[in-house]
Amino acid sequence: MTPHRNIESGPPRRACASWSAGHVLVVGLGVTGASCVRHLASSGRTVVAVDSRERPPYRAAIESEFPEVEIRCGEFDASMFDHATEIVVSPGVSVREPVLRSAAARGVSIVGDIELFARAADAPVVAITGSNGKSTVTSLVAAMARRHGLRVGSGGNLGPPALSLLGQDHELYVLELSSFQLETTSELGPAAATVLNLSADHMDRYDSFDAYVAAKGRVIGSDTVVVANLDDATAARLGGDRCERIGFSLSAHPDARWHVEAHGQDRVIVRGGEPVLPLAAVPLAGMHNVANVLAAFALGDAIGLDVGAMSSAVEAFAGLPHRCEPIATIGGVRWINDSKGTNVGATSAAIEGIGARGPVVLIAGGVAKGADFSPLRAPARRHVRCAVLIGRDADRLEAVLGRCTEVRRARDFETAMDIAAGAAREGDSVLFSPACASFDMFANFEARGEAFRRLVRARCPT
Ligand code: UMA
Ligand code: ADP
Repeated sequence: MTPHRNIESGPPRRACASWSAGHVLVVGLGVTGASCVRHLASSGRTVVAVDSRERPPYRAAIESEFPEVEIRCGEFDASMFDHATEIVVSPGVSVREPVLRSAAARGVSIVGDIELFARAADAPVVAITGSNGKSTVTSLVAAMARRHGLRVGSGGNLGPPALSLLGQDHELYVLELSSFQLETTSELGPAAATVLNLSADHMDRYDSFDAYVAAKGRVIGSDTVVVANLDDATAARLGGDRCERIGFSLSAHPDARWHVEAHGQDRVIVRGGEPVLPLAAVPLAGMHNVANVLAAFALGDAIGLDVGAMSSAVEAFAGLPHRCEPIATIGGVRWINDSKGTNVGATSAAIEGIGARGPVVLIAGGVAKGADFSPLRAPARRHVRCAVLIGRDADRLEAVLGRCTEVRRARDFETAMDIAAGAAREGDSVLFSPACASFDMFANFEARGEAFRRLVRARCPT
């Protein structure tokens, strides 16, 4: 597996005697692994947990809650996987790990937390995947369903983990699912699902883009109503003709039940022929967010939510932190936190969305995850006045952006902010949308976004 930076490998240890008894093996003791242990141990299963990190985040919590659960930490060795009757893998661990491949070859069932959830779920599921916009659409569909009057459990890849939502008398589950989670899921069978869009991400975990697309396509079950983005040919094809489909599009596509069209001076969201909501009433910035709103309307439609309730949820939805989030306007320059822009598709959309209001000074960089940055060239040429680059893969970004805009390099985040402030003119936006993962400089995208927010606030006149 891609070694985790916290891995401290020790010498292989002897397996405990009880390991040979036949048990469910939970791989990973992060938030997902902990939810799996809690779910399995509480229902009387014999559970063993392993993690290749010496000190995984939930080790102490599980030791104290379930002293009977055996835990082994440190580099994986084959003996840890020998006697499991089923293996439950956390999403951060690739199923292509040699120890997991060998177990699969022996016929051991390998599943993830979403498969355990599917076996136990007691209410219909709306499932949302895609390269970008998942958290926004998941939050919006959950808000729509609550306005409709349903008791809703919402989580998955955006947290909390799906298994922790069970047993709370929910009438509907709205789940964000990653390609990693879907790889180990077979039986979810959501009532409605969408693959919002597809652009390359996590290419350090997949052999090809097709393999990544195939993982996303697993979200569609045999009776699922598919919400199809007709503006994304690859995503729209998933599910083939076997499913009922509701299409959405930013233009007046003939097959789109939900789309945008001009009504006099206004642009309006339309269902079939009926106007539903003017775009001016959508509080989120950028046409990528209008696509997210259309997807949410179509998913709500698929499960019969009231259109009025859905519209009021959209009007009240201010957006999530770290997603094209306006932080402050200083001297006529808008500072925007898009720390969740962790891949090329997200940052391209953010540049287009924010660039529609004026030139952009972009702060980007971090860990590329094997990405090809060339799709950033066209939006950068159109909107970016200057790109300020930070982080481990800044060279790779510079090789692409240096051909179409001014590029500056910064040794740290503070310096990047100073350079961006110097480059921006009144009416510009400074957009922090890294197109990269954060773990070269920060614990996660939230910590990175908080750092940006703090540094912007420090620049505000008191
Ligand atoms: N790890 C090891 N050894 C192990 C187990 C894990 O080194 O034995 C490492 C992984 O390589 C990874 C880290 O530990 O770097 C966390 O892995 P995990 O599987 O324990 O992750 P959780 O903490 O359970 O969080 C996961 C999701 N993380 C991943 O898919 C990597 C969280 O999504 C999700 O919120 C949470 O489950 C609840 O469902 C995060 C994410 O980055 C936000 N997701 C990716 C994305 O959105 O692009 C897919
Ligand atoms: P995800 O959960 O898929 O990462 P989010 O809703 O958290 O998606 O948004 C992450 C980032 O992706 C945003 O900050 C924005 O830059 C970009 N984004 C959001 N929606 C879209 C979309 N529909 N198409 C392309 N990029 C998007």
